[in-house]
Amino acid sequence: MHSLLVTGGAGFIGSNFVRWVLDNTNSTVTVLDAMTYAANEASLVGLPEKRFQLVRGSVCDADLVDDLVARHDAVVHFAAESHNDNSLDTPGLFIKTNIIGTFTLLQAVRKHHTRLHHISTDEVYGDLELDDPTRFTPETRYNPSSPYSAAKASADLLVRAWVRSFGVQATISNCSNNYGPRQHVEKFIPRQITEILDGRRPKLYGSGLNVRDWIHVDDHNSAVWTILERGTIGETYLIGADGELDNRTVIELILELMGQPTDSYDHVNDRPGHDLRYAIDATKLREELGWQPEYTNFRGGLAATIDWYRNNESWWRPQKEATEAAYAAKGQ
Ligand code: NAD
Ligand code: TDX
Repeated sequence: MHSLLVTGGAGFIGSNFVRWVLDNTNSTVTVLDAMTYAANEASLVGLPEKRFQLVRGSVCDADLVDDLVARHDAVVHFAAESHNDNSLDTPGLFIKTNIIGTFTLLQAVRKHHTRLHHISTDEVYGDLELDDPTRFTPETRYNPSSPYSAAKASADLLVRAWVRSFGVQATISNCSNNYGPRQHVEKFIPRQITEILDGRRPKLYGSGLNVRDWIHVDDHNSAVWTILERGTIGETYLIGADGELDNRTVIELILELMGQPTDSYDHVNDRPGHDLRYAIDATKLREELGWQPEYTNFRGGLAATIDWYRNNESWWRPQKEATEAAYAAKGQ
């Protein structure tokens, strides 16, 4: 890959991907990002000018997307509205960005015969019971629960149809919950860390028995690069690192690592339709493409993430007050 177009590259995973690519490969990177509330330009400061540029614009802008796709070797499509809670309040925005944005990109890569990797989520498969011995595989039936996951599922199906009907050169990955630096403070782990840093108590939705399958963002991104280089066109790869933990355990671990009593958190209103459990079986990615995660110790990765938020208050502070005001209005 000589020149990459990265949509949504000013967000959490995209900005870490851009840094990963610039550090680990010779590719140049253009980010296309609408710079919504979820973007943070500070995530992209200090990148080498000769190999990196930021274009402000929407993946729904067909002319802009066509022009950019024509000038790059491959596209990695991260851009999306990504927060489940927001999708319950403003579903239309999720339909537009996640579905129409992906359609717009597909039409451009189809026209220019450009390689596409589409980033998706394990949430397209719905949720599992706590005691279900099975995990999600590429064969699991789509069964999304929220407007967010339904819109991501729709986008995945468009990609599959464009591969089959028009010969688009695309791959798809569905990843589990990411953690690491530069994640917006609306999300679970950064919210709790920054609440504690601000002298307040973490907020657990409902019972807190819900299970998420955590993976470090750099492991997600090394997997994406592996698929870009060695993945088979038309295939779907599930990305996960065997990191299942319930939310209560994660909050208690954050409290312990930050030197607080492990019971000093509050139960707040649950998320309507809250998925119970996600779990990824990444055998295909590991065995067919030889990928392995590096961050196999969640406690260590979480401690480093806590340090990052402690040391980078100027990065998250501008978003914190408005985020908490919106949660407070919903009793969360
Ligand atoms: P994020 O919300 O942090 O970042 C999304 C980025 O997309 C932002 O920079 C935003 O400005 C940009 N964007 C939004 N609308 C746009 C538009 N119309 N045009 C161009 N850019 C636009 O999200 P994230 O957590 O980094 O997630 C990135 C991708 O990974 C998403 O597709 C998400 O579904 C997927 N994913 C996320 C996770 C996770 O745990 N966060 C797990 C699996 C998959
Ligand atoms: O304050 C909170 N308290 C709480 O208990 C918040 C913000 C969340 N939660 C719970 C809800 C979930 O069970 O923590 C869990 C994780 O919540 P989020 O960070 O909102 O993530 P989730 O809904 O699991 O979705 C994430 O992973 C899959 C990303 O936001 C998606 O973009 C990705 O597709």
